[in-house]
Parts: sequence; structure tokens; C-alpha cells
Amino acid sequence: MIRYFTAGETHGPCLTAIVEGLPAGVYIEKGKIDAQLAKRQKGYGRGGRMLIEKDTAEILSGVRGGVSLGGPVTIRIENRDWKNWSEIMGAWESNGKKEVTCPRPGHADLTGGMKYAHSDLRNVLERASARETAARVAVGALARQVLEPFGIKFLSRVVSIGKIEDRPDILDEAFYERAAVSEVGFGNENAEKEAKAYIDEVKKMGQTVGGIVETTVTGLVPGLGSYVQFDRKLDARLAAAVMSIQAIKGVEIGLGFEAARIEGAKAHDEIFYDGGFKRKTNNAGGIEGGMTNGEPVIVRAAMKPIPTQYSPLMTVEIRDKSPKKASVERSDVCAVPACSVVVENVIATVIADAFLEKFGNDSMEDIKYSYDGYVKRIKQY
Ligand code: EPS
Repeated sequence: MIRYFTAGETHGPCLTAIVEGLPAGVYIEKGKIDAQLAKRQKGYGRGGRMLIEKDTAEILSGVRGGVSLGGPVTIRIENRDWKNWSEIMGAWESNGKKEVTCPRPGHADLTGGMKYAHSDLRNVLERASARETAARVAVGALARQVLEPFGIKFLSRVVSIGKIEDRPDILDEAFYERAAVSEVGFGNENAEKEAKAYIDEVKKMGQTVGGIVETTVTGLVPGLGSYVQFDRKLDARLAAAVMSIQAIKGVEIGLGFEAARIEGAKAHDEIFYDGGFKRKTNNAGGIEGGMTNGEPVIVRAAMKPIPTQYSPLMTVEIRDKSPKKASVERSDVCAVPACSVVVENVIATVIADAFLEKFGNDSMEDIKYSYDGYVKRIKQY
């Protein structure tokens, strides 16, 4: 089982995460974590903060000579912007500047201020910020290194940005490779051009735009997760983890909401046998009864437009209750490609958790032994 916590404010000294449950004997490459962090910073429409940060993971415990020890792994990601905020966000000194009293519609500002009795809503936004997703990406990029020796791979793409849909002719490796390097996460060149033009338009309107992202996980054995208890169902765990990412308003697995609009014969995947149990289609998105069924797991998430609008919506000043324009915090016009990286790595952590739940948590040596035994047994099923 893998558990973790993240900590840190967007303008504090750093983000930290403590990961508990990583087995001993995992070969960990720092470069793989930093590559995911760098990818999260990219994307057409990203804001000024991304010009300041060069996110990289410092490992402070649980790893020796590139191999995990089995104890908690502490990850630290420096906030380079801290030097500009140390007098405002210092743990012991704060000059109280840059206070926020005009809550942004769509952000945690107003309700967070009520809940925690903050009269300066900066105290809310500092932790609610999407900056925290850098820590979650680092955790996922670490956790997925448990899965790589077992051939488990993650493929992600942006399905749409606002009203602009990507137009995959065929979802093959080449398409995913193009999507992986596209500034908008699209694999189709013309659709990419349209999306960039649209983001420019949205920026001119002083607004923001969200979109839909999709992650496909391949190489999974059947039987991760369980049907015996609601909180062990893998689809439930994936949905909760993805929904907990900033700005996510919807999560689908497989056909998702489309499954509610069609009859059973079109919705379910017929089974056949060809040296193993196979399915003709994958409308279930690789999960049936809360368990992987051996087909690729397909998860889609809907990201709302980021709440900070440079032509702000109306709000209420929390002290004098007067109608005001919402506060404008530095932000992104579009962070959908970044969201795609966050969703992929958050999914990786859930898959690693379910994988270790089934095959053990102590050492990669025992895990491989348990995995090989299971694969051998189900081949004879
Ligand atoms: C982000 C960091 C934040 C924002 C943005 C994305 O940095 P800063 O607040 O210093 O500009 O740019 O977060 C939001 C837009 C938000 O509303 O949370 C990041 O690291 O992804």
C-alpha cells in the first residue's frame, strides 16, 4: 500500500511530500521524476510563474545509491519564487502585504476563508493553489518506478481544449508521441494550430479555458482492486484521486457517461479465448467490478477553466460586503496539458498502491516472485 502527504504553500520556501509504503529494492532514477516535473511546467497558455520555476525533486530520505530502502521517501521541490515572498509568507515574520479580500468565483477563496476563519484569503489560496500538483506529480513519478519492471506503461493526451477537439485518425504510438511533445497535448497538427489560436483568443478576452484529458494504462494484469468492499474498488479509488486534483469537475472510466446513453449490447465487451481471456472491445476502460480485467485502463477527466480571470467576474469584498471585481492573481490562461501530466501521475500512484496491495510491499524481490506466481496461475485458469 502506498500512502503520502504533501505540504507547502505556493509562495512558501518549498513543497514537500512524504511517501510511505515504497518497497525496498526499487531502482529510482531522479531524471525520471524531474522529466515529469518539467513536463508539468509546459503547455501553451501557461502563466508567468512557469518562467520562474525550474522544478526538480530533492530526495531527503528512503533512498540510497539510487535504490529504495523500504522506509518513507521524503521529496522536496524548491519554490524559486520564495525569494520574492519571504517577507510576506515567512513562518515567523509576515508584513501582511498582498492580502486578498475579493474572493475569485470558482476558487477556494471565499469558502476557505469562512471555514478556517481567515480574514486574509491569501491564507487560503496559498495552499489551495495548483502549485501543490508539482508535489503530486513527483510522488507519481516515484511510485511508477515500482511498476516499470512489470511492463506497465502510461499514455496520456489532451482530448479537447474548450470547444476545440483533437482529431486522432488512429490512437497509435506515433499519435501519442506527437501528443506528448505538442504544446497543447494534441496529436493532430491542424487541431493543435486551432487550439493555440483559440487560447490566444481566450487570452485576449481576459478569460481562461479548461478541457478534457485522458490517460491510458497498459500492461496491467487482471485482478488489481476488488469487488468485495466499496473502498477497495479500483475505479472508485481512481475517481477519488483524479477528482481531488485542482480544477477537476468530472472523471470517467472507459465509455463513462456515454455508457448511460446506449443499450447493453453496445456497452459491454464480449469475451473470447485466444490463449487467454480477451475482449473484443474495451468500453469498460479496463475495469469491471472494481478490478482491472487485463485490458488497458482508460480514465478521462474534465478540467474547469482556471478561476483567475484577467477580466474578473463580480464578487463581494468580504469586509465591507460591497460588490467588487474579483482579485486577479498571476495565473494561466490554459493549464490543460499540465493537468494531463498531473492526472497521469496521480493515476500512477493509485495503480502502484493497488499493485503493491496485491503483490506485497516489502521488497521488489518478493514482489517479483509473487507477481510471477500469479501470472503463471491465471494463465492456467
Ligand atoms: C501554478 C502555480 C501558481 C499559479 C497557477 C499554477 O503560481 P503563482 O500563484 O505564483 O502564479 O500560476 O495556479 C493557479 C492558477 C491556481 O489558481 O492555483 C503551478 O505551479 O501549476
